[in-house]
Amino acid sequence: MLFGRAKKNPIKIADKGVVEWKYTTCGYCSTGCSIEVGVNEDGVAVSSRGIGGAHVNQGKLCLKGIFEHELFKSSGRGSHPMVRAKRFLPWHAVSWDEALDKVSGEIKRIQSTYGRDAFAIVSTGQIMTEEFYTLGKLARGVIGTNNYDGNTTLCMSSAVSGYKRSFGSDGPPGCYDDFSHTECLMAFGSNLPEQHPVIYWRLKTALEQRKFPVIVVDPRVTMFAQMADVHLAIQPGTDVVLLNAMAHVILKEGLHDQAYIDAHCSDFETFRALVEQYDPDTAAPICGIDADTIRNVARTYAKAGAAMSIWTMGINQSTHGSDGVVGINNLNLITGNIGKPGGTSLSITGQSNAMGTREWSSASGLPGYRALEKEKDREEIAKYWNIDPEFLPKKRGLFQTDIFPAIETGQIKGLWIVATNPMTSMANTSRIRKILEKLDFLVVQDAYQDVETTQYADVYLPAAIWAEKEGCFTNTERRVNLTRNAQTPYAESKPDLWIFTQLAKRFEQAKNMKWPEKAEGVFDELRELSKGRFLDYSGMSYDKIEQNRGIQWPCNAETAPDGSPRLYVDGVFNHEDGRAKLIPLPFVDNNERPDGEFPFWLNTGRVVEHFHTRTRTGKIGNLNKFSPTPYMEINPDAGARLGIRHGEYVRVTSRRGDAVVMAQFTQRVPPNMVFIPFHFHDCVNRLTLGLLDPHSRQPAYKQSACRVERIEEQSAAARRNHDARAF
Ligand SMILES: Nc1nc2c(c(=O)[nH]1)N[C@H]1C(S)=C(S)[C@@H](COP(=O)(O)OP(=O)(O)OC[C@H]3O[C@@H](n4cnc5c(=O)[nH]c(N)nc54)[C@H](O)[C@@H]3O)O[C@H]1N2
Ligand SMILES: Nc1nc2c(c(=O)[nH]1)N[C@H]1C(S)=C(S)[C@@H](COP(=O)(O)OP(=O)(O)OC[C@H]3O[C@@H](n4cnc5c(=O)[nH]c(N)nc54)[C@H](O)[C@@H]3O)O[C@H]1N2
Ligand code: SF4
Ligand SMILES: [Mo]
Repeated sequence: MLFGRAKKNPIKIADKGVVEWKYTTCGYCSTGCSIEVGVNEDGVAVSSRGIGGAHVNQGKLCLKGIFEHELFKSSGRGSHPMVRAKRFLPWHAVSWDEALDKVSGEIKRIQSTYGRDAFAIVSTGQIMTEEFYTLGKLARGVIGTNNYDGNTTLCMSSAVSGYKRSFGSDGPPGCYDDFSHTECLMAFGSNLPEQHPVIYWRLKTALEQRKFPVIVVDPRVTMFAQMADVHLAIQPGTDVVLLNAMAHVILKEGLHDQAYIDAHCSDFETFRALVEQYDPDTAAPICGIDADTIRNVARTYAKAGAAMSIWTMGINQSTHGSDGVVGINNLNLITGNIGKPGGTSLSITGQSNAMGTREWSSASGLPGYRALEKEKDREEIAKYWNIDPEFLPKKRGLFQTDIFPAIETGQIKGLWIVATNPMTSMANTSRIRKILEKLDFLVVQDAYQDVETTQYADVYLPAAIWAEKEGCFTNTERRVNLTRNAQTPYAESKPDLWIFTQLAKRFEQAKNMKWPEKAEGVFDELRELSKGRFLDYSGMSYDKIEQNRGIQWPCNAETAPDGSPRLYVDGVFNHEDGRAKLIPLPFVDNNERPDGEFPFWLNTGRVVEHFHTRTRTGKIGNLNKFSPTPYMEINPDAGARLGIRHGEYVRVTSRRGDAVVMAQFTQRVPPNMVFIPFHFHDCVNRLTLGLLDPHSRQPAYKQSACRVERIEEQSAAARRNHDARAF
């Protein structure tokens, strides 16, 4: 039977000639969407689609995932290993042997001249877990530098530190399914609809089935804030004060869960004494939220049968990042909201494999949540790797954000950068430029040769990307997902795993160690090393992961193939006494703040179309066209005061430097704040200060001060930005 539209042209989807769909996982954000990549009869990737039965995304993808197959052949990919005689001279393509001999030779030269720790390694959250583990084995077990860390210090370090302080271990305790059970959700510094669109869709679906209050804490009126029942437009950097005041109200009004605290928490009395000082009337002028609203929100949260908190960079990227995480954990502990359906403290992670690096890379410790500081852990790993336990350092070395200043002071002479682009993503990039120039030797290993950081390198190693290789990513909810190989690597580029194992062969110490060349072989090591532990992979296999569309750890033989949706279900935590710690959080306001000379808060972050430093999304037309120009959100009242019109170019200046951006008038930001996405090179990170959190060493990217001026030469500014765009 024909329906109404029979005579109209039906919607047609172009036939791209797909002959096979390959199971993979999206390589952009930490949501962990299952994607099938369609290849045509020539083996070329021509399409991407969400997988219907997958837990995480149930067929959905955001626009980055939809166009992901286009990145394999996008411009700027590295085709050959490159070396040059001297920095800034022309590059020469060389064989892999020549390039890797050069790298291993320089590492040995620097270490024998200046000591083992004078060579540093900075990695990422964006390669596969098997690659992270192998890099860790090489860095800790062979090269033996203690100055090895990742860009995750810019991203998840505060969450890791906060989880460890509260619960005794890293590991987000909740899952997306908690949206379907919660009776109240509070989101801190997270722009979920743009940055994790598919997690947001899961939340919206849960809300359509069953209404519950949503409270969003963000100084901007984001899309998330607009859909919330309550939006708390907090003063930048003061979430800890709000959290202390909420705890004050909850304890004062007896809304806490005394039985849970007595059974599962320690240090309640010291915590109570501190929050006693944060009554809402004292807190309100500091955090900018009126006292009655604080009381109402605290009551709503505490009275809900199950309540959950999520957070992202608005919390982590702060001088109080780790304390912010602990504050959220405190709130959930005193209300008994950990380890139960709908009750959790769920850090929304960032990069596709920010979790995999925390679990397995050895960057901050040893594989499988083991610590360098623990003798037993060092011995276990040394035995497994067949090295002398004394070769391993007894405490962790410098964080990523301390490695760069140590180059400045001459302590570090050589650097290997894997899959991160600090020339665009770190705070105060003019300082980073001088630091990179100071190095004796820099090697950059990236899928694209045209990343800004490569300009300062002596050797460039072209890496294969995403489904050009095989391996796992762990998502926000501890789900281990698999990417099957769907493409041959571009030109002469090679999987990071191959690069690490080939480099290892050039060191004497590696000769008696095992270096599986296939990702699945490495995965077997992860299973063995995690058996019976908190972080347990032992019940997983590649086939089971593929069949199940991801498995949540811990997963042993008994819980396979479903794994575990939640941690701490029994209320037993990982501190020695088995209890979670309630930690008092005194607040000291130590940020750069707006003043007469620099009257605006400078807030920074992201937009939906772009990923980080645009090495990928900047080259995909259907993404870049939506956001091609460096811009700034500014309130129309502030714009009018400065004589600026919507769409004009302005100069933004901070104590570090200046940048030219287009002014976009919007009520999303208050009159004393501007917001600039960090995706563009030579833009907002020329301005940011990036003070570090004392526990996590994560930079406060979201709290700097700046001034804004109209520029006379509008056409020159437009031309400059046009040139900057064309990488
Ligand atoms: N499209 C896209 N998605 C991404 C990424 C991307 O680059 N593009 N990157 C991924 C990665 S690695 C990450 S880490 C995540 C980041 O995801 P999000 O953290 O959600 O994104 P951001 O835009 O960095 O910042 C979120 C919000 O923090 C708010 N904020 C600023 N200061 C404060 C404060 O003091 N308190 C509070 N409560 N909020 C504040 C900002 O106004 C902003 O709206 O996104 C991931 N997903
Ligand atoms: N002002 C400001 N600055 C920020 C932030 C902010 O909110 N504001 N956010 C911070 C955060 S949370 C993050 S996570 C960082 C991100 O900062 P970066 O890590 O510098 O960002 P990316 O552009 O993702 O860099 C990853 C690089 O890895 C390459 N790559 C991708 N896949 C592969 C692969 O498989 N192998 C290899 N070898 N290379 C690959 C990409 O081409 C890219 O050059 O930025 C931080 N900087
Ligand atoms: S939400 Fe994240 S994981 Fe899912 S398709 Fe978009 S970028 Fe990929
Ligand atoms: Mo991140």
